[in-house]
Amino acid sequence: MAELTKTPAAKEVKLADPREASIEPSTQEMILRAQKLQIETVFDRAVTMKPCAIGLQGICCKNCSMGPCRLPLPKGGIQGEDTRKGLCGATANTICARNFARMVAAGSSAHSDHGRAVAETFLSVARKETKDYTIKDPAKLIQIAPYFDVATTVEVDGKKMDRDLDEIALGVAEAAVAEFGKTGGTLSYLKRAPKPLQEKWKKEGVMPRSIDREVVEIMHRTAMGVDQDYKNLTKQATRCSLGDGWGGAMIGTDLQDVMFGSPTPLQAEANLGVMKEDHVNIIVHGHEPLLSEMIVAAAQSQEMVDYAKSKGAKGIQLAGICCTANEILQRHGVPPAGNFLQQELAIITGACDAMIVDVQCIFQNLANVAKCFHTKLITTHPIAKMEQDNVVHIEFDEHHAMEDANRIVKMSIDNFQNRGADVMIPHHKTTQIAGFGVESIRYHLGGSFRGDYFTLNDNIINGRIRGIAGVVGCNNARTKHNEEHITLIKELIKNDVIVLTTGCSAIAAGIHGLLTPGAAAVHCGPGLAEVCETVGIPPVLHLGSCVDNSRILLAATEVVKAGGLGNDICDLPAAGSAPEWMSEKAIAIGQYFVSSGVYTVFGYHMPLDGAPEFKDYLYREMENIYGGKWDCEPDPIKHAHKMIAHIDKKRKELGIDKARERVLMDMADRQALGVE
Ligand code: SF4
Ligand code: MSK
Repeated sequence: MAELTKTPAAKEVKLADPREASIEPSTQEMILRAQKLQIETVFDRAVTMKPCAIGLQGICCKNCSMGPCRLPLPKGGIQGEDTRKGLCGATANTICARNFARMVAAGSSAHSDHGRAVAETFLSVARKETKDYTIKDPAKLIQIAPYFDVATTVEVDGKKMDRDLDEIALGVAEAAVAEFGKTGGTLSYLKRAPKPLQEKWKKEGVMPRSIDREVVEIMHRTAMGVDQDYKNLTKQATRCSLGDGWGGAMIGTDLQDVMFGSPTPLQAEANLGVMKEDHVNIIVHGHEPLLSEMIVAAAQSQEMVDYAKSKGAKGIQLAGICCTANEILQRHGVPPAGNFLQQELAIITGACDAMIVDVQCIFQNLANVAKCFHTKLITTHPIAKMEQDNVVHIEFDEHHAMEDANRIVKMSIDNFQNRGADVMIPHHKTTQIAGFGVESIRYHLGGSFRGDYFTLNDNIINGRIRGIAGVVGCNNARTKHNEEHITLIKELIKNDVIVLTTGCSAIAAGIHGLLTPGAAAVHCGPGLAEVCETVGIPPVLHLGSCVDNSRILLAATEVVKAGGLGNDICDLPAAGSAPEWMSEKAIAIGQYFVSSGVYTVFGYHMPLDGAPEFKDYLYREMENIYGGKWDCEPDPIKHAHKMIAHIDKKRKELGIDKARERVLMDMADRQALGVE
């Protein structure tokens, strides 16, 4: 057995109460085990370290060395004129708006750099510089080509013919890579949005010019002594976030679909219980599927399975954490072992032979936890290394992707024999259906003869489905793990609101059994249950990873196009939510949802309380410009009912509130008669 090492701070920390830390039994079990082994986790650190009260209010500025300047709200609130100022005179509104804009910039850059890596890999594919990636979904390539002004047909002898796929691929790849730094015009994908929304963006002057430029401009504008108008700063935050949602993230999603295949619904398991004691357990964690796609291929190859057997294992169990998990789940059915807050716990099982990480959401403490076990922690991305000496760095290069993946899988197998005897894998795991997308919603809710969004719209209009909610985002150690996600989602579906989910919220929904068609009968209101049972879908549809929030934007656009529910996204009976958000990426997503017309409610807390005027701008006035606005509600039931109230308001504006009453009465009558 590998000698167990305690993490350095283990003796000094206060310990978390596992039942207060998570609603999920295997998480509770593993927190307890960690504490018994004196291994510190994020849950313990969350009770030891309290957040900074001034940072929480969003009014600490450290943008120059005369600061940090901290502008806490006076006790009893602001009476009369707000005289708070930093040394340079920056007001609370300016400081708070600058901090908010910088979060948008950081979040957008993360999604967009992911999108860039995917686009550059696709360019290598198009140029035939790599043989490890191919075009698996040519239909998707042909579908997106016109947005980049790449022709898909050619005229030969007066006849229209299909253009060579390789030429289309090269055109799309070059155009997609250029989107990040183009010097003229605006982003190509903006034209996918409903026309009235495009008009609003044009009128406001927020059409992103290039993906990188908008991030750079935020950093410039928020530097000491530049933009000092919170409304103008918010405008740039909008422009940058649109460059994420309708730019970098959307390019990432689409080109991943082209190279790895568009997801279709499939069945898989979820939770820490997917790990197997007698198998080599490899966990991939992070965001970019470029490497994990290759790891899947390597781990499933007969050569590697035989190699694992030669080392005494029964096979290889591959699983994921965070959005890498979602990527390989939606395309291959590889199970997620957990979401964000479960990353340390996967190692604490003692059965994790290797954890392979790329970028984003990776705890630095993983290295400390891995040191307590035999686990090989392998970083793979040149921009995301770890300083601890027990971490192995194997740099991944798309030009020899399969070779790198084979090397990593082999190293993981070799480590199996170093596993200690003290293994404890929780038994909890669930079954889920994942892998929905814009196309599969069309297919499932449209049927094979009527494959379109009409049926979804019909069911919204007739009131069986009250509305649509996008529930996305992280876990946050300041809130009870998974509780807000699950309570909120259950309340929404109980009230006939269909839920589209991504990211760690989607993993939570899978772990808690909400991603099965059977969940409809147990948890849904009668209208939504009837629709789900008729077409055989879960009431909560897993749409992928964080970058795949672009799928939600496109699904909303399809609903607008199908007709009967207004002319723009802001007309729809729909709302967005990130109940346990923690990442700056969530703020970028929230801002592009709001700026695309979606009422968006965040849980936990928003760092805006120290600047009431700026907060009011986000929570009220933005609606007058884009039709969407921000809100925050930590209580998940109240949170759900804010979303439902908004959905009902939109139903009323559309004149379909009456139809809902009629349908519900009919159904209630039928149920009362016992014929339902
Ligand atoms: Fe203080 Fe102004 Fe410098 Fe910010 S930019 S730290 S408010 S002096
Ligand atoms: S992984 S950004 S914790 S959703 Fe995308 Fe989960 Fe949030 Fe990371």
